[in-house]
Amino acid sequence: MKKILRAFLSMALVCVLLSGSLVAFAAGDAGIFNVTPATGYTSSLTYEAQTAAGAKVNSTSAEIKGYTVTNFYAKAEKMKISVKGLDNNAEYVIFVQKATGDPTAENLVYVDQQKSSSSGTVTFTAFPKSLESNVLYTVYLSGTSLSRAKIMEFRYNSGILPGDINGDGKVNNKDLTRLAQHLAKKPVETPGNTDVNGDGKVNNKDLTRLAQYLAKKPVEIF
Ligand SMILES: [Ca+2]
Ligand SMILES: [Ca+2]
Repeated sequence: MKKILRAFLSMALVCVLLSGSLVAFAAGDAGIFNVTPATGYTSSLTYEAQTAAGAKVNSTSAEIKGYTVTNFYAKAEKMKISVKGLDNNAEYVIFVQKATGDPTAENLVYVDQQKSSSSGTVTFTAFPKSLESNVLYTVYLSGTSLSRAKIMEFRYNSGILPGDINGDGKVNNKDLTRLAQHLAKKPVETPGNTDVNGDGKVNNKDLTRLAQYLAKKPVEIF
């Protein structure tokens, strides 16, 4: 699955390169957005969003869940991060995790160790093992004289519409059917997010939420 995704993203990158850099990205494109250096790191941290293949991605604007975001990095899956003003020639560890707080096996998506330069700059290229929509990712840095400092946060958009369980680009009764089949343990594919109500579990509550959404009730779906 991951290989196929990577291959698709590489093809998509070629399309982007061929069509020029100032492309207006519509809703439904995957990418990283809301990249924000943490308080205290706005002047010492620099970053570059990259595709899985390592190509630099420039920011553009995109519609995500009805909101316009101006710092959207389409197809980005990696983040090259540099922090200056640190100890010279010292070891630093970077953590990328879901939400804030202590790293756990469940919330940790990337960890790496690098040595800072002789002028006190450390550079990491974070490539999270997985990124999900509607999750706040936080980046922490630790060193001998630096105790776990939050240095950055960002969000990710998977490119699949909330409620589009079968991944055909539309949200309709077919998705309700597919989710019901999935809950009944039928062997069906569910490329969309099956946790429709966003509570971290997949069960009948998600079926109810999707049904309410399709009936135009004022409910939020993820
Ligand atoms: Ca669908
Ligand atoms: Ca759920």
